[in-house]
Amino acid sequence: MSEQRAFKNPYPDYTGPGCAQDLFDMQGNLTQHFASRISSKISELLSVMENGLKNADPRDCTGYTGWAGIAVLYLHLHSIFGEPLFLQKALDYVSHSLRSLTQRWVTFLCGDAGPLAVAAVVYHRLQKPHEAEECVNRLLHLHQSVVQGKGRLPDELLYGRVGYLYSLIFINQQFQQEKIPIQYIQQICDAVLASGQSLSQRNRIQEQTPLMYDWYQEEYVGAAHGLSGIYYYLMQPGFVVGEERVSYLVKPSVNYVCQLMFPSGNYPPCVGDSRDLLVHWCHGSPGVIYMLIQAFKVFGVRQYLEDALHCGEVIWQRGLLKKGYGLCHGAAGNAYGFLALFKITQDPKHLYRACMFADWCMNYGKHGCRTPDTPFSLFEGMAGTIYFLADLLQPTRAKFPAFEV
Ligand code: GSH
Repeated sequence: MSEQRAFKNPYPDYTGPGCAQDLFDMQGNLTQHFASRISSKISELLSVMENGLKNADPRDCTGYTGWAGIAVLYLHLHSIFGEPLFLQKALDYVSHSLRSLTQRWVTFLCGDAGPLAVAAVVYHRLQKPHEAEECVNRLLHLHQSVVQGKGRLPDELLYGRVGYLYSLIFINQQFQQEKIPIQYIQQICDAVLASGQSLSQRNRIQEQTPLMYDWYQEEYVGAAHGLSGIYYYLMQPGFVVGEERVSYLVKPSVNYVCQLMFPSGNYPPCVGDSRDLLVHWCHGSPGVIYMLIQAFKVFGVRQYLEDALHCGEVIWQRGLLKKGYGLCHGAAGNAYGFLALFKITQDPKHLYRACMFADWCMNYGKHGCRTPDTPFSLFEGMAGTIYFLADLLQPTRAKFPAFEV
């Protein structure tokens, strides 16, 4: 079955430092040769993307498929290369995005918080404090309705509370200060906890898991819509007030996700789904891995790291996704799982595997993969691949965009 979803992995696996010597040194710094190959590919793909964006939906403001996502890419390129033109591009794209906000959704990736947060950071870097402040105020204006959950707001990353939460984290990280007081973050986490406890009670599954979340009546497991994406945030230090609540609410709920693991080491898209088919960041081990690594960091239980390493094996063995080279359900998104493992273990095998997936991405369009609906966007298309390639230039600092803290 999985063969329909992915091409067989054509790359030999890591066998020792010798096989990576053309790629990086013992400290994980890329060789000049490999880094310049990546940089020139980035330039080439950027011009293809710019051309392709001429046909993109002018009214899609979002980070996921629209203009804010392109601004996120340019902001990232500006951080890495320090080129002022990239910041100007970020400004142009985020300004475009702000002209067509959804007025409906509140998250970083699919709603209005993303464009506002990105604009605040762009203005901050351009040293325009008044404009930056206005965007932060507009972002915080949404806070109360997110806490209260007006309109039956879900909790997941793409449309729900933690998707709004990410915008606040993004601001604080990018401003390099607690621009948004931690209490704002804690209030959202409180609301997320209350919502999860309430569904667990309603479904009478408190004994199995004190928290439960759904989205359109499905109990999703993956990073994009599901439990593992939500628990990743609830385990961030200081986000949930009271360590005991993390121990008696979040930890057993994480364990509930752990026991959903298929014999292969992959995870189902939804609770009760027995099809071991999807190995994407959005559904499956490439997204669940972040929850497992965070659980290992917080609780120090070795089994979480073992399960995360298992996720890495699944990603490597299932091969290269036919859906494309993107972040959400493509090769670049899956490669971030290797980078997460490299960061926690410092084992060069994982960096090597990320480099092999990058090699696949650098042959963009040559394998007969499906063309995404938004071929140049951040989460489905080429912008996400470029983002990943740029992150690989500094692997110890790489973070899955719009998700990793
Ligand atoms: N619109 C997307 C694109 O063009 O890239 C395709 C939709 C897609 O792949 N969705 C993901 C998925 O796993 C979830 S975000 N779909 C279910 C499947 O592949 O069976």
